[in-house]
Amino acid sequence: EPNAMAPAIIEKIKDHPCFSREAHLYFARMHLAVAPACNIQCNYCNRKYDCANESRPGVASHRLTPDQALRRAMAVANEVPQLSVVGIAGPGDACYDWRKTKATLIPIAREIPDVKLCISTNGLALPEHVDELVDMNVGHVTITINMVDPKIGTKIYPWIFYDGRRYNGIDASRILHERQMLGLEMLAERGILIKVNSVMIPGVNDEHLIDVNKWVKDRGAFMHNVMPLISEPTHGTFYGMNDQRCPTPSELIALRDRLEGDTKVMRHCRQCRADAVGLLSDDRANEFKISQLPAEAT
Ligand code: CLF
Ligand code: SF4
Repeated sequence: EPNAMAPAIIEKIKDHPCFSREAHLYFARMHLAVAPACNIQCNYCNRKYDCANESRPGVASHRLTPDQALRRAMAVANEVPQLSVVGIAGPGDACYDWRKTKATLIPIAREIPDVKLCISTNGLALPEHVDELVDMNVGHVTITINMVDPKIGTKIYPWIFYDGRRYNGIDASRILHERQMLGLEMLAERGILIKVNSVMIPGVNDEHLIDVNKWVKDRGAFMHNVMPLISEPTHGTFYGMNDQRCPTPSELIALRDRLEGDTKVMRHCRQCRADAVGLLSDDRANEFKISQLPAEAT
């Protein structure tokens, strides 16, 4: 039976609110905004706020040190019984800002051993950290993949920073694409559950996301989450797409319907902030501000 889900996969998704639609009603996630640095430039980014990898441009969050992150996670674990996942989703890139990601997740796994660990990344710095992700028991990874054709990439990514230097134009997109595909394959090989997020940008990559879906499905992605480009003009504009329109709700539904197949299509994403806490439907980030946490134990 090709469509039956393996028991190991059921075990991994049953209490993860993003990877299982059913689970999102009962289980909560929290994000720790510890990773502000980013190694690529997306034209839809608004760096003043959170990464659109996972989160809504236009909602600011506090940058936490790993120690503050641990205290926040422990406070949430004590007060939010549904908490099942701790994730790092920006405000920059969790794999590029690796030292902080590691310094955050290792103590959390030690102090709150029953939570699942999750990260979100643009994929450029992913391959070199896959083995450590396995060692750290990070079971869920999201890669934001907006193209598999570097020509289309040039409209989305003006530059990347890789291997100590900056690349522009088609070279930037070619390297990003190669690293994303390699990272995807490496994660799949090691049994880490993969979600691919794609930002739907009308006239730029909307039709192309059909190809993206095929590529990521062939390389072992479990779920594909197409998120609409969101603009919040009161909070400033995109880095390099100022006249870009956002998809309409019906365009988004139509595209998701076309992708439905072997890879699950996510339809319950809330485009969370990089400091979100709680059930996907009920963000409680404001209850766990760092200023309200118990003082540092010395
Ligand atoms: Fe966070 Fe992302 Fe992990 Fe979920 S969010 S790092 S996979 S624990 Fe979830 Fe939020 Fe959508 Fe992300 S609803 S933006 S898909
Ligand atoms: Fe901005 Fe893109 Fe970097 Fe996210 S990955 S912080 S959207 S440039």
